[in-house]
Amino acid sequence: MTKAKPFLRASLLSIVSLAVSPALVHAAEAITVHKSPTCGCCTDWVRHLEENGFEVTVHDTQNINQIKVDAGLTRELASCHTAFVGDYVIEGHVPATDIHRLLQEAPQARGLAVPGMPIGSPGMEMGDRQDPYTVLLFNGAGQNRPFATYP
Ligand SMILES: [Cu+2]
Repeated sequence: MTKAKPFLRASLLSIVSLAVSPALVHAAEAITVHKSPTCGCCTDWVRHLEENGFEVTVHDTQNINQIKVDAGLTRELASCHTAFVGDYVIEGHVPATDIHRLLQEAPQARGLAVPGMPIGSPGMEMGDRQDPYTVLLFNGAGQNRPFATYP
């Protein structure tokens, strides 16, 4: 992580500025989700977004991998669906609260990713099972760092 200094510094600055700004009220945020037409957990994640203040536009595609490549996602970050909100990329089953926080803090980054499909993440509920997972903040230089950890 020694190469990541400018990235981390930008993130720290945004955390500091957030601390002095008043609490923000969430307006309905527009987000576009790309997924394969048969992806059930993607649809469940879309519902999770809608229940948490997002205005979701869904694009079904047979070529989701090309969208990931164009979005600058590396293989290690990849999950099922790829979404775009503001200037950010959201990959996989990222909780809505983390997307709201990303938009509030507005760090210099490409976006957030939950690689793979951890059980217990939004859209991946299976009873009481809750696998630990980390939401990663990633940039365009192949770097990432933890943004939030669950449970
Ligand atoms: Cu999924």
